[in-house]
Amino acid sequence: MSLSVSPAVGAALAAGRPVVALESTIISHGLPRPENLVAARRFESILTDQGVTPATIAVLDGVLKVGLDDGELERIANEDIAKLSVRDLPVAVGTKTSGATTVAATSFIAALAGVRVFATGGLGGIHRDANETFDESADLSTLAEIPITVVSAGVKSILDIRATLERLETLSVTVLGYQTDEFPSFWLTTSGEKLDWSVPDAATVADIMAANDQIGRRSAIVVANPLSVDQQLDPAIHDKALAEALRMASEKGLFGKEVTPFLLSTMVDLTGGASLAVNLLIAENNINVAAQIALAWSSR
Ligand code: PSU
Ligand code: MN
Repeated sequence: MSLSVSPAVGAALAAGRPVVALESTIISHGLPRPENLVAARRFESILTDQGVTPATIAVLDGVLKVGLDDGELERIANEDIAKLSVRDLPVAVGTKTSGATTVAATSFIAALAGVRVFATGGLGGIHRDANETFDESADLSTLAEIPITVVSAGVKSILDIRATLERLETLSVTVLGYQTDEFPSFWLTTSGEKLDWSVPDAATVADIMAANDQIGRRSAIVVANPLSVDQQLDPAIHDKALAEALRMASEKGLFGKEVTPFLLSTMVDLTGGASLAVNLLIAENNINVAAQIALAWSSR
């Protein structure tokens, strides 16, 4: 098989020690250079510091990689590689191409390797003009089919959050607020949307994962982990920049996989880098919660 699990990740999985998957599109397309490589290394060290093995996932020369070495992290950060969702994986493998994996593709590959917990920044979702453009991230439909627990700060506020929550409901993806009963909106603490379920701690998430397995479901659990109010982007700055970024994207007529990276990088420009600092905090917070869940899961 074209799946290659690194020795560190393989040993941890075999021994039942905690492992957390990390995606690579946030490195290649979600964060600017050179901060992206610094961040990719820090994301891994947050996990190793807590005794959790990081499994950054990407496709390199047609091989589905679970766990990257430092040279491979550097390739993801510095090469102009493709952004791969699940439907792109056979093409990358068949043509021995490299690419970074989205939440959807990362979840798919993590499940192949048996990794159960995954940390990202924000999930993809339903875009605001989706009733005309049909722009709905494959993250949503993929999570309906893959038994992984993904920690995210909700979905990016560039999206239609209420519609995204409706789709997650239709797709039967379990959504848990982590110490909150409101769905976060990535750079902002809350979207104002109420959640049905809130969990107090990582051990409860592990109990729910076990129950999901026990009743034979093979679908994801989304753990929505908000920034604290003092960490969030200033809402006034956020709203102004977002309106402008959305206007620019529609003026350019962007579609497909270009839309999300364009909106993220335009937000960085329009906020003078403030959205980038907050994006890094989001990812770090989520990795910390994922570490706690992986530890709770492995101690079961
Ligand atoms: N979260 C971030 N930065 C990102 C992404 C998420 O903080 O770059 C990426 C993820 O890889 C997610 C993707 O799967 O954006 C969604 O892209 P699209 O809307 O094209 O499906
Ligand atoms: Mn899209």
